[in-house]
Amino acid sequence: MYDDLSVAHFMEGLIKRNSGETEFHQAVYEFVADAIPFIIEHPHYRKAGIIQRMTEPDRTIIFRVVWEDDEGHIRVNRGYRVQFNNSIGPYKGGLRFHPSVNLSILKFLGFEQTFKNSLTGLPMGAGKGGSDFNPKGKSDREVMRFCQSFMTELAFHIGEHTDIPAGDIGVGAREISFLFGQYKRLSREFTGVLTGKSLEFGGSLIRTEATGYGNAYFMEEMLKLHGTSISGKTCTVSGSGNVALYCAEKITHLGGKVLTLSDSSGFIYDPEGIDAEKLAYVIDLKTVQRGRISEYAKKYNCEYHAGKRPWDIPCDLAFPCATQNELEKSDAEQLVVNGCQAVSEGANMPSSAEAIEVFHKAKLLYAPGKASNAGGVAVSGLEMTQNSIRMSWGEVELEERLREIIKGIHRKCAKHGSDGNGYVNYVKGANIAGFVKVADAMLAYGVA
Ligand code: NDP
Ligand code: 2IT
Repeated sequence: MYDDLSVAHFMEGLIKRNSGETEFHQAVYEFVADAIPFIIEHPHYRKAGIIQRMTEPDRTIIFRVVWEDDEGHIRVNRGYRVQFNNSIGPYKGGLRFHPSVNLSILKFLGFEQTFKNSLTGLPMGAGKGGSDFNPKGKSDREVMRFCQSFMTELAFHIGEHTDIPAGDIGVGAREISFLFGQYKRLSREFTGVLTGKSLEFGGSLIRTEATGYGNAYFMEEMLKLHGTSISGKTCTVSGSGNVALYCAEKITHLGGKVLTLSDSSGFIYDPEGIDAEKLAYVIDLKTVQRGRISEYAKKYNCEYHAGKRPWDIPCDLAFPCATQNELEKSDAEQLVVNGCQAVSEGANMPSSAEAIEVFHKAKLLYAPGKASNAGGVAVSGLEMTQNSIRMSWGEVELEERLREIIKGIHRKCAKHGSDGNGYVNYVKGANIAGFVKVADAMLAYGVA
């Protein structure tokens, strides 16, 4: 199996072994397209079968989650935890609650988490989990009963030195609180088994903001290398969840103008810019009232495009922050035609493989989520450290640490992704820099 190590041959085998898992195929392809040429030049990785081992999760746990809705009906969902790789630290990664959740999506997320967590420089392995449960339209009590049932099984598989879950789509402060409360009851211990906790019970300052802030900082680093900055630039942002909202906030802090936000129903276009006051309204609309982004258009009298994504709106910079494959080839072409200079991903794998090809061909600066959205898990790592030493750091110190970690990731990407003519392929940089640390740890452990 090691004689023909072409990308095509490797992918053929992977697709056969993981049939129908299209998102997982896509994430692995995006990685091996860079990693295979690299290991051909470094044959000790090839001989040890590192890529074959890295693309197979350590284990996958799938379980039934039964709960009772407010009408007394019995509901059944499927729960998952994919423990992908713990070579450089305990499994670490979010939980997603969304009706689209399946094994393919969680394997793609767990796989990418391996390289993202490695890039942060913190000792974190990779995992991802969640459920096809849809929190939308459910009462707080229904969400609580679901979370308690989900954790009743998940608790067997996690622990502060084993696997530390956090939030992702559909899992925010409310869900983490219910999950943590149930773990605490079951284990009769107060340990930092989840991150993204509220400040009253072991959470970290800046964790809520970290992914979005980190994404804006990553963009700032890319632009700095090319002698410019976010200040004065027009920006399109997709999504209006945790990542999008704090990415928008940091863009405005850095002097950029945010023109758009979206949700799964459509997007709003505010040519005046979404300033701090308007953003405070959206944060309340989305996190407290759990409303739709269309309400922003009514309140501020701007355009709302139902069923559409924001990539047709001319901008200098684009920040996809909603979900996977939300930016396709034609969107990428439109961004290039409109003169967009750079794209930094807050979401995981929001750009399709064809869209990435368009960006690279046009020499547009393009940061893949595994590098540019690592700020969230990085501050999760800092939350774990604070829990272990039973201390809480201040906001200024944490934001400084976040900024330094993002700068470090940018440096690693630039080192491994530079083409020697001033262009950085950030996908290649992130893949190779993320790979080496995990691969060297795996080599050190021998055949396992
Ligand atoms: P949230 O649940 O807070 O928000 C998700 C946003 O994306 C909402 O606006 C939602 O709209 C929209 N969205 C979700 N699914 C779709 C879809 N299928 N089509 C169109 N829009 C969609 O999640 P987060 O902000 O936490 O996560 C966003 C992305 O960032 C994900 O890719 C996640 O994996 C990634 N990420 C998150 C991190 C974190 O710390 N939270 C860290 C690193 C990456 P609607 O409300 O209508 O569903
Ligand atoms: O995709 C991600 O990096 C996250 N959802 C955050 C994971 C974490 O453990 O904070």
